[in-house]
Amino acid sequence: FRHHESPPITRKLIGQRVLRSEDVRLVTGRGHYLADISLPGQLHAAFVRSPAAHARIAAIDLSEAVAVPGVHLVWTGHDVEEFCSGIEAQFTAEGCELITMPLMARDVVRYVGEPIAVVIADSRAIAEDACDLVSIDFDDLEVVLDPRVSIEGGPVANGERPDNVGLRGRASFGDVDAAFDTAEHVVSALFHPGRVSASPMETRGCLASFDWSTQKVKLWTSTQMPHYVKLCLGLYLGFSEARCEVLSPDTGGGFGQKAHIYPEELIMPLVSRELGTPVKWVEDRRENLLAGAHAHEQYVTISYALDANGRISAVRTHALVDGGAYHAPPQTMAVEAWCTAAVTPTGVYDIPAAEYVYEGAVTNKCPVGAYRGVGYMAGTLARECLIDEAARTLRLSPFEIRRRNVVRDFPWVNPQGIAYEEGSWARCIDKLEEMVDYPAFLERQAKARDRGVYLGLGISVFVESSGESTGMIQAHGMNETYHDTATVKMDPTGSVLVTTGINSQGQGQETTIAQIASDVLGVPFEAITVDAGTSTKGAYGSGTVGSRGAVIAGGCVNRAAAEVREQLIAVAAQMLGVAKEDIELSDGQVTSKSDPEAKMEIADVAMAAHYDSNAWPDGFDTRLEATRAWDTSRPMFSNGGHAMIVELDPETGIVDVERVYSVEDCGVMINPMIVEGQIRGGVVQGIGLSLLEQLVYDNAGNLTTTSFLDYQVPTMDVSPPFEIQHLETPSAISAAGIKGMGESGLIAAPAAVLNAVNDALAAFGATLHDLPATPERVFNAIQGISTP
Ligand code: MCN
Ligand code: SMO
Repeated sequence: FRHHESPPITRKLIGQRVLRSEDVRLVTGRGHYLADISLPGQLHAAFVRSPAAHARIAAIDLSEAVAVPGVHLVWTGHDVEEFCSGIEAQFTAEGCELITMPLMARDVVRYVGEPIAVVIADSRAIAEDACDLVSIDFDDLEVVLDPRVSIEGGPVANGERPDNVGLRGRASFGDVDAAFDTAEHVVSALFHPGRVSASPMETRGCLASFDWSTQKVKLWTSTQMPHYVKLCLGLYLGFSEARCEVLSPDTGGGFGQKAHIYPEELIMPLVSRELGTPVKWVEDRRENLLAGAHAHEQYVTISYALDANGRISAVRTHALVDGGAYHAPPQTMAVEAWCTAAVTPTGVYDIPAAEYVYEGAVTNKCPVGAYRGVGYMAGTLARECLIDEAARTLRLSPFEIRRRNVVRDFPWVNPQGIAYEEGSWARCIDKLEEMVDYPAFLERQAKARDRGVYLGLGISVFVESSGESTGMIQAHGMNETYHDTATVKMDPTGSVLVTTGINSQGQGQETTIAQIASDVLGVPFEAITVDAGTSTKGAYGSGTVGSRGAVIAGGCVNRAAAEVREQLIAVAAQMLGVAKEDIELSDGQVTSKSDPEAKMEIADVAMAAHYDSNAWPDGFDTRLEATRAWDTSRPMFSNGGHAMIVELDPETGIVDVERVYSVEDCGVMINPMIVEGQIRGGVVQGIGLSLLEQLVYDNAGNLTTTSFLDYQVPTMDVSPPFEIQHLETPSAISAAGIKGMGESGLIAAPAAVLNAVNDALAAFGATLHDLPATPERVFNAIQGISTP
């Protein structure tokens, strides 16, 4: 297991607020996104998408569409079936049932927006016009939209799962029944985070180019997982993987929605091969809201058994996700309900017994996939909002009840047997209390109420597995792997090219990865170029998911750069005639510990390593290059918390977030400025889904929120001021002690928002359990009316 080792790093740039090097092009409009890429002779695709939620396709007539001038090809599900019978998604969570998703619907459509046919034409406009001329007769089938009805055996949503069960499992650890039987208090509630879209600023899209003369495929796609997409071109379409190249250009956000393989990404290479020309598909916002993976919709019932002092002795969780008509491959609907039930219920609390059930209902809606903090958001919401209800029942402060339950001794093993090696869990609670100045807030809240102003304070604390790795996923009982490589190569002039398996959707890894490489190699930041997002150069990777970029790519780069460093040192020692142990590399210079006069530029060593045979030690491979893998042997966890102050207007039900306080402990930070940007972005997304965003289906299964006029994303006007503080509990296993954090803002913000809303609503004796807490819901809650 040598690939679990992390060579030590002398930190110089790690920890610095280095300005993001990618921003030079991104903020001056010189970024290159998918839609910016054009190839000579390219054609354009548009999809005919199902207007029906569940129906049999009785007949399709393509003749009018095919006859439109400028149309080159129209294919249906049956046409692509001969190349690919569908995408299978299965997660090794117990009880996750296989469902095959056809590239396009064949005889039955199962959700509004499902692709039925593709038109390839000279322009997108022509292709769209031709789509309108495809005429289809549907025989309606019974529709099931409510997962609670579906899972009880309601109308069948997808004939492949006649019981509507996409996922079902349960487990129990410790004596849960005894804890509940002897409890002084039992609190329970049902939380319902609504259906949302990650809605990245840049929609999905891809451009395929098949070259018949070389049988090579090149696919540019806006994805978080270029290597996985390439694997799928081989697995599902039978292309020679070695002749496939998948490139992820600059990406305007992915947030988990682009961590899937989509039918469109497999159809474009097929039509490009068929027509012998490049073909491009750029999704519009309506398609993105209809058919880009949806997120979150769950019903989470959670109960705590507590003693008279507010100590929790057991937790029971039942998580039901509305999975939609198929699993979103490769993650499946398990990432929501399984993760919520099996991974999040104990959180930072020392709860000795836990029992859970997770279920995924198949419904006639768009499949639910990953969205930043997938599974963790709903679980953290349930856990952190229920503990506030327990605090109200026991008349304890929200800080005090958390302090009475928080784990203080590490390593701590939760009831499921997962070991947490370190953390600043208790300090985080104290820190938040200090930051909000709780006694002062209570006074301000009371005074405001006298003036008819309703303030609320909500807190939530979290622990999240970060740095998704083989060690992490297998500790949670999955038989899956997540691993990467990185390649570090120093040129003769001393410039360095780092290729990593991860790619950026905006996180800033071009900067942070260069910070790590710079410290390991002792060369200036400017000497390093980071190339991420291509599937054929050097590195391999499992994707920019699960807050793994810093930990995993960082770990790979550290190992590969350390190897190049050894190669450099060997050459430098030969050139200076000193022992290898004597050599130091720093600031672009080689120095000798024993002889202050012996000095060289690292660039001179690089030149000699390539072109001066006198400099080569015995047996030297003439190269300064290494590819190394890195993976963790066990899980690693980051932690933190948020406190929010909201003002609630009882006349309109509008909630305004006045201020956010965040504490983050992601171990050693590579770049605190980037970490803070990640917190702000994640928290604002969390505010969005807590107060504004919801995808709404009508009773027939039509999505009624298909533009940003109906689907309200948060903008600057709802972004509150932030106060952020860092704690730093390094990981013992990662490079430099780094832990991941890219999802933390979204994981815990919604719980803080809902707790704050409920704190304000307490004045009216009302409580909300559903997200988003829209003005309508808040207003109705005050009036004592429930909102469907
Ligand atoms: N970082 C750091 N020090 C640490 C930890 C992280 O400086 N101790 C930096 C990293 O180097 C990286 C950023 O913070 O620049 C996030 O790092 P990490 O937690 O490793 O997350 P990933 O790089 O793996 O990014 C994925 C994560 C996920 S899973 C989602 S979803 C999400 C998120 O990042 N999607 C995003 N943040 C996003 N931010 C933007 N702008 N766009 C997305 O699509
Ligand atoms: S939802 Mo992030 O892509 O793990």
